[in-house]
Amino acid sequence: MAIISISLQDEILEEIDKLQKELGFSGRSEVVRAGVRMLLADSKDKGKLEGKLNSVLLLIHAQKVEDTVTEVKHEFEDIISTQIHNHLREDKCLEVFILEGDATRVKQLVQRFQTSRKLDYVKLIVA
Ligand code: NI
Repeated sequence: MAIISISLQDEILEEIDKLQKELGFSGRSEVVRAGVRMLLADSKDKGKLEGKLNSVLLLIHAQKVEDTVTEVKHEFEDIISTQIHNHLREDKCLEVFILEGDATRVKQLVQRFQTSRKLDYVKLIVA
């Protein structure tokens, strides 16, 4: 097994330690491995998507990055059929997009949000 070093924000490290205790992982590496496995499975599922899709995209982000999200949103108006914007505790926004359109466009949108370091949570659910 290879050993790599990664840099994480203190906030995320605290969350990892909390997860480790709550879920009974043997160490931080176990938590990171489980997370990476989920990301890989997710990416594999996404790879299989093709043709016309109906899907739901969930986002959670800090209120202060709303402009970034709005900018991306406008680039993808062709596939966003409905959007719900709700305010959560701690100045967080929850966004729900109902998407309808070609898998290629849906994947592009998800990728834009997933690679942006500004969002807390991005999840695509395909109907
Ligand atoms: Ni908001």
